Amino acid sequence: MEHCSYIYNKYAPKNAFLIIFTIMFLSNNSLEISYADSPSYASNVLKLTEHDENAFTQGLEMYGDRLFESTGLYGSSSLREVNASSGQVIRQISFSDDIFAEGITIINNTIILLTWKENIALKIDIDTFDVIGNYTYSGEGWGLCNDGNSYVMSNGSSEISFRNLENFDIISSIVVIEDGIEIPNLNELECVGNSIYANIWGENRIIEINMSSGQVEKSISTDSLEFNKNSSHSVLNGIAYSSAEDAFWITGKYWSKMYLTEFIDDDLRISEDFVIEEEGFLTKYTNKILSFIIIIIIAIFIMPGSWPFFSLIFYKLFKRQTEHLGASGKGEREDEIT
Ligand SMILES: [Ca+2]
Repeated sequence: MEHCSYIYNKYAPKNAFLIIFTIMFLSNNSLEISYADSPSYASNVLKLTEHDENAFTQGLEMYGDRLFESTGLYGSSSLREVNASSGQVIRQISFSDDIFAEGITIINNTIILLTWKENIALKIDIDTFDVIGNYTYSGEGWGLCNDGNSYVMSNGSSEISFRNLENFDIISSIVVIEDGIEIPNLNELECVGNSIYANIWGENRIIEINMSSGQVEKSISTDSLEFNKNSSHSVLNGIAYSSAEDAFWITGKYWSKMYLTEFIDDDLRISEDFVIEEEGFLTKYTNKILSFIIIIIIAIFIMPGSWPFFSLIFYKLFKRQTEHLGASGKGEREDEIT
C-alpha cells in the first residue's frame, strides 16, 4: 500500500497534466464550431440571375412583382428598376454628384431613397422616377424598409429607428442584440411580418431581428453565395423579399449574380454544403474516438499498481509460450525419429 501511495504521489502532477492536455484536445473541435448561440441558418439558392457587376448596391426591394435597386457612391448613384428574371436594368435615373444614394423602400407607389451623409431622403414616383419631395433627418442613412405603419431605418450603428410615415420623425427605436452583445454596422434592411432582416456591413450573413425587442432570432450564412473576388468593396448588401415566391433576392456591391434564396435550418440542409459538413462531422468524431482510446491507455499505464500487474501478465504469457514451444519441439523430434 505504501508503495502504491508513493507511485501515486510521484506521478500526480504528470497525471494532471496529461488529463488536462487530453481534455483540451477533446474539446478542440467543439470550440471551433460553437461561435454563436443564435439559431444558425443557411441560404439555399432556388434560382439565380445576372446582376450588374458595376452596381454599388445600396438598396433592394420588391413592390409586387417589380424589383427596384439603388446604387451609391458620389458621381455614380442611381435608382433602377430591374427585371428579376433576367437581371437586366429596365430603366434608371442618375443623381447629381453630391448625392450618395443609400437604402430604399416603397410605399403607396412612392420610393423613399436615403442618402449617406446628405441628411435627406428623396421621395420618388415609382412610375416616372420623378423626385416629388423629400424628408430631412440627422445622422447617416444606411438601410430602409417599412412595415406599413412606419419607416424602419438603420444608420450604421446597432440602433434601428421607427419613423413616422408622414414626416419621417423618429417614433421609437430598438438596439439590436445578439447573445447579449450589440451588433453594429447594420446595413440594408428588409421588413417581413414582425421581423427585420438586416445584412451587416463586412459580414457574410443576414440576421433576423425581432421588431419589438431587437433580439436577433436567426443568423443566416451567405457563405455559399459567390461575391466578386476582384474587389475588396464587394460585400453583401441587398435583401428583397418576394412574397410570390416566399423567398429573398440577395445580392451585393459589384456582385455579378443575384440569388433567390430561402433560409433553412442548418441541420436540414440538403446540398453540397451538407456533404462537406458531414465529412467534417465524421472527422470530428474519429478524432474524439482516437482521443478516448488514448485517454484509456494513459489511464491504464498511470494507474497505481499497473506495472506489477502487467509484469505478472507478461511473465505468465512468456512462461506459457515457452512451455508450448518445448512441447511442440519434442513432438517434432519424435516424428523425425519415427
Ligand atoms: Ca431591402
